[in-house]
Amino acid sequence: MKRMILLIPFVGITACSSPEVPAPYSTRRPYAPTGRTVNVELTAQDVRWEVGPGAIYNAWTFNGTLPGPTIEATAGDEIVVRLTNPTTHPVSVHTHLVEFLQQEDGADPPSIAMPGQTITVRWRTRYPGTVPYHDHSSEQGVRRGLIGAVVLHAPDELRANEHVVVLSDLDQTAFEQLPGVANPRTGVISDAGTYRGEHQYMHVINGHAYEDAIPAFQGRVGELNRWRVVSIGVEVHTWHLHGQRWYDTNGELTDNIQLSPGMYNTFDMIPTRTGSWLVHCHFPNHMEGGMMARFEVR
Ligand SMILES: [Cu+2]
Repeated sequence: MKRMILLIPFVGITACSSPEVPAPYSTRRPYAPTGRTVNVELTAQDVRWEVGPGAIYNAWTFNGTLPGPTIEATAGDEIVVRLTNPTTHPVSVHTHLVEFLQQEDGADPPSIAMPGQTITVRWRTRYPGTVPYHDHSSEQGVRRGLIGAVVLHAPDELRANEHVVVLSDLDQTAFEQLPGVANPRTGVISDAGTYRGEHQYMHVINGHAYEDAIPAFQGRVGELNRWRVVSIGVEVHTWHLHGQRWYDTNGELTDNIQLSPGMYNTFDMIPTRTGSWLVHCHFPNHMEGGMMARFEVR
C-alpha cells in the first residue's frame, strides 16, 4: 500500500510534463561567445510582389522577397550584415535583443545606407529566440516590406519541426493591383483571386494573404513543433492555432498569443490531432484582410 501512495505524486509530475504540452522554450539563459561569424548579404530591391492571386504590391524588400531572408545563427555567434542599397530611397537594418554599437543601430547615420551606398553592421548574439529585423530609416520602410526574422538557436535546444511566422501589415495605397478593385492607373478591374472586402490583402503572414497564397504549415502528431513568431507591422496581432495548446512564457496554458508591433515569441508545442487546422490572427478584420492559413497535421 505504501508503495502505491508514493506513486501518486510521481504520476502527477509526469502528467505536468506530458509530451502533449512540452515545457516552454526558454530564452532566459545567455550563451558564451562561440567565436563563429555568420555573414549575411542584404541588397535592397524594389519589386512587384504578388501577395496573392491578382494582388500585386509595390514592395521595398531585402533580397527581393517579402519578408527578407530569415537570418539564422546560434546564440553566441556574431552576425555581420552587409547592406547594399541600389534603390532611390534610404534603407537601414535594425534588429532587436542582440548587442550592437549605437553607430550600428540602423536608426541614424552612418548606419543608414543612402542610395548607392553599402554599409556593414555587427550584431553580437547571446540569447536564443526569434526577433524581427527591419528598416529604421523611414516611416514607410516596414510597411512597404523591409522586414524579416532573425532565428537564434540555443546550442543545446531540442531539435524540432520549426515554423517561422512574420506577421505584418501592408499599405493598401501601395498596391498596383487588387482583385475586384479598379487599377488607379489603367481602370482595369482584375478578376483574379477573390474579392474579400475592404481590408483585403492588408494583413499578411510571411508576405502572403489567405489560404490560397500562404503555404500551409506542416506537422505530425507527437512531433515537437517550434513556432518562431514575430510581429513587425503597424497593428497589434495575435497568433492563434486551432485545436492545439502550449504553455506561454508565464507558464499559462494557451492557444493564442498577442504581439504588438516589434514583439516576438518562440514556443514549443506537440500536435495531438490530425486535421487541416485553421491558424490565424484573431482580430476579425485582420482575418478578413488575409491573416489566415492552415496547419496540416498528419
Ligand atoms: Cu492581426
